[in-house]
Amino acid sequence: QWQSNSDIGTECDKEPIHELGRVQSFGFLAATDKEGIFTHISRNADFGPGIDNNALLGTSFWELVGRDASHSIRGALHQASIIKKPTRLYAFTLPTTDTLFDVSVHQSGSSSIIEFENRDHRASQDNVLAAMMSQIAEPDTLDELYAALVAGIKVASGFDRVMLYRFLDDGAGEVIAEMKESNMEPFLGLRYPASDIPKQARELYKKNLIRVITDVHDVTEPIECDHDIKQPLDLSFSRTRAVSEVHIQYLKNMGVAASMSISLIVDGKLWGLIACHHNTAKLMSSRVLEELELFSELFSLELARRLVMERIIVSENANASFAKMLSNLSISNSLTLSTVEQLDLIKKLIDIDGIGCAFNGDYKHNGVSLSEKKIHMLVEVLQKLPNTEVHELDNLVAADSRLSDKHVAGVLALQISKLPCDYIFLFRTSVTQEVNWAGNPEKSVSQIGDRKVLTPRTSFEKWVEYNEGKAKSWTTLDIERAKSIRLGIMELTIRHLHEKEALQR
Ligand code: BLA
Repeated sequence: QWQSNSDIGTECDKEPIHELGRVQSFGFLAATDKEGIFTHISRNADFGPGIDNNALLGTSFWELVGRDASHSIRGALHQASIIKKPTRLYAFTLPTTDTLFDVSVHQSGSSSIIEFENRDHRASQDNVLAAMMSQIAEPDTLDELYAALVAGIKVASGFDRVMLYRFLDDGAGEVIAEMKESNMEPFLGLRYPASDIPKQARELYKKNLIRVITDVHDVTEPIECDHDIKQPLDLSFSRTRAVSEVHIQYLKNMGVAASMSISLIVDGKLWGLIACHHNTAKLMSSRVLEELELFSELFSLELARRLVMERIIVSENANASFAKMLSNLSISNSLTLSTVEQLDLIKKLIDIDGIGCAFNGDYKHNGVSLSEKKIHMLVEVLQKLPNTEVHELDNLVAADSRLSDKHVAGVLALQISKLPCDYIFLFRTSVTQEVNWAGNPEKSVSQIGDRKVLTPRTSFEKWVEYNEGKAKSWTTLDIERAKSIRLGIMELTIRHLHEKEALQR
C-alpha cells in the first residue's frame, strides 16, 4: 500500500533516536553520576578479567580505574564540559586490563559518559586533516570544490562510496557529487525525500557532526542501569550510540553494510551531509574521525564563504543589467514599447521567456505571451487576489482553467497601478520537470497494531517523476528582482508624467 508521506510522515519524526538505550558493539559505554558512581553500563563492557559488570552499578568508577586513569579522565571531562562536546584520549590504558583503548568522554545532563573502544584492529591514517585542507584550497568553482571534497574524503576514510548530499528547501536532498568504486551503481543526481532523514535526526546532526554505523548486522548491546533510574540516558553526543532500527533496515534495503555521515552547517542550518557507504562492515579509528570532524567544520566555513562570493558575483552582474535597462528606458518616450524591448536585459536578471506590458488599455509584448483576451481574464483573476506589488503564478491552469495556454504556464505580474489596471507581465513557458528520485518517494505504510508506520522503501531504482503544465517555480530572488524592476519603472512613469506636464504648461 502506498500513501502520501505528508499525512503520517510525523510518525518517523517522533522516535527518540538519542535515547534508545543501546550501543553498537564496537565499543562499550559507562555513565556515572557527579560522584563517579556507575549509573549505567553497557552489557558488553569489559574492564578486564574477573570484573563482573553486574556488580559495578552503584560502585565507584574512580576506584575501579585507579588514580592515574581517573586523573586523565577527570581532566578530559572538564575540557568536554567547556567545549560542550566529547574529548578523546588515545592509546589509553587501565590498570585492570592489558587492552589499549581510545576513550571518548563527555557530559550529558548530570551524567558523565565514558566510551571505550578497543584500539588494536583499527588502521589509523596520519595527517588526514592536513591532506584534506590542501585539497580544498585549489578548486576555482563550487562544482570542483565538491568533487575535490568527495575524492579527498574517499581517500582519507577508505569508504567504498562517498557522496555530497545537499538538502533542498523542502527537506528532500540530492546527491551533487560522488566518488565510488567503479563496480558500484552511481547515485549522482538522484533525489531522496525528506522523510528518509527525519526531523529529529536532522536536528541531532546539527549538534553532533559525525556518526558511524559500523555494521548493519551488528547485534547491539543494551545499556543496563539501576532500577530506580527513570530518565533514559541522552546519547546525543555518544560515539557508540546504536541507531534506529528503521534506518538499519533502510541501509540493508540499499545493500549498504556500514555508513558514516558528516554534517555540513552553513549559516546555522544543516546544508548537507557527506554521506559514505561501505559494502562490508567498517571500523573507523577514533583519531581519523576526530580529524574528519574538525575538517568538516573548516570545510563548512570555506563553503559558506564561497557561497557568499557566488551570490555577490551574481548580484553584481544583475545590478549592471538593471542599471542598463533603466537608462535605456529613460531616454525613450514610449515606456510601453521600450519596456518590452528590454526583454534580453531582463532575461539576465530573471530567467523568463517573454514579457508583456498593459498600460492604459494598450498591450504590447515580446517573446512568448498570452493573447490579449487571456490577458483580460488574467487581470480579472489578479484583481480578485489580495493586493500586492508582485503576483507569482507558476501554474496558470491551476489559478483558472480558462487561462490554459499552449505556451505560457507561469507569470510574474508586476502591478504598476490599480486604476487603470497597468501591469507588466513576465512569462515562463511550461517545462516538463523531470525529477530523478532514488525509488518511489511515496513511503510504504505498514499497520502495526492500531498505528500506521512508515517503512523504508525496498527499491532505490531510479524513479522518474514528471511534472507537466507547470513553469519553473519563481524563486525569492526572482521576486525580489521583479520588485526592483517594478519600482524602477514606476519612478520612470512618474518622471515621464512630470515631463509631459512641464511641456504642456
Ligand atoms: C538517518 N537517513 C539517516 C541518515 C542518512 C539517511 C544519511 C544518517 C545516518 C547515516 O549516516 O547513515 C538517508 N542515506 C540517506 C540518504 C542517502 C544515504 C537520503 O546514503 C542518499 C544517498 N528512514 C526512512 C523512513 C524512516 C527513516 C521511512 O526511510 C522513518 C520511519 C528514519 N533515517 C531514519 C532515522 C534516522 C535516519 C530514524 C536516524 C538514525 C540515527 O542517527 O539514529
